[in-house]
Amino acid sequence: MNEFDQLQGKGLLIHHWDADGICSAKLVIDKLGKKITTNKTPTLGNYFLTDEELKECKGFDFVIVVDMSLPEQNILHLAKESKVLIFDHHLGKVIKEVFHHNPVIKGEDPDEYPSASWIVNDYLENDVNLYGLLGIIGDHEQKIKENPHFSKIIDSFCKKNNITFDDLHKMAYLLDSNYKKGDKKAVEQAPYYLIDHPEHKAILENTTWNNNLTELDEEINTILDESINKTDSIILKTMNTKSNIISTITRKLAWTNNQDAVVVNKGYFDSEDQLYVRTIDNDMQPMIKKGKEYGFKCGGKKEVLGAILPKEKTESFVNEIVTYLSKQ
Ligand SMILES: [Mn+2]
Repeated sequence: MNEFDQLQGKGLLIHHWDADGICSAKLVIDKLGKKITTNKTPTLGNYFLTDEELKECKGFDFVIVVDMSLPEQNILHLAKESKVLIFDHHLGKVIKEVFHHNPVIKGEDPDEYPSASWIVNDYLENDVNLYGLLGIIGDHEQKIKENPHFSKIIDSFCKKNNITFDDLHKMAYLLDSNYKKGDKKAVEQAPYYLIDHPEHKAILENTTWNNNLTELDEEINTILDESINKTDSIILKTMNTKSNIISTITRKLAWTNNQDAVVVNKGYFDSEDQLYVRTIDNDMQPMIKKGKEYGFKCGGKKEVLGAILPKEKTESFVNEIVTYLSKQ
């Protein structure tokens, strides 16, 4: 008996746009079937719901949010007329007014809960499966190999199913290609594609997603070839792109150089900048807290900070982050 068994009526499912969000959504829909009448991801790049989106969330008996730490205000707004359930692993505070299942903010070790898909799958008491794992690989890529517990689970899954880690990695990239290309509709259709095409070959051979990947790889490599700024321990990069690839660029810069990376994209929004920070072994939590105090749209996990900043505030916040990282 769990919370899902008690849900009645029509449900809305809100999920993150990345592989973890899509896989978590797939697992929820598997469990609830037609009770989920609508699934939606926020405007790509926004970690919150706009007033207009909140209006579209009306008229449901329940709302399930997976792999997204929406602002408390958004959640309380939804909770006024629907039962709300959250399954997540991002940092934030517990929202007591709703069912909020996030072991990480309740003090559990994030290494034990590396993705929302794992948390959902575990909550549903499913066996280890492709979708539970793809969310992990989407969020952590090769880094998950440094996690002995999950590395073992992934290895044995691969052996049993006759696939490789690289296959799983590619599948996560294919799912992620939809949001990176800015295709919100495709993100929202993806959980149903996974449901209708249960074999892993169907993911690896999806033509649209493969074409996306080819185009994205080209753009990402061009950007990575451009100049970067470096201090002794930090990589700084400014770019200008309409693709949603800031987290990918930041990961690649941080991991290939084994240094903290701070990336600003001036080209995604008209009047705001995207900021993304990934640290190798610092803790971004104090800066996430600061960003929120300044009133920025800001969130993340221990190792990453993502924010959307009014253009005139970007420089000073970036400087503050660089100072913070340099002092550690
Ligand atoms: Mn996630």
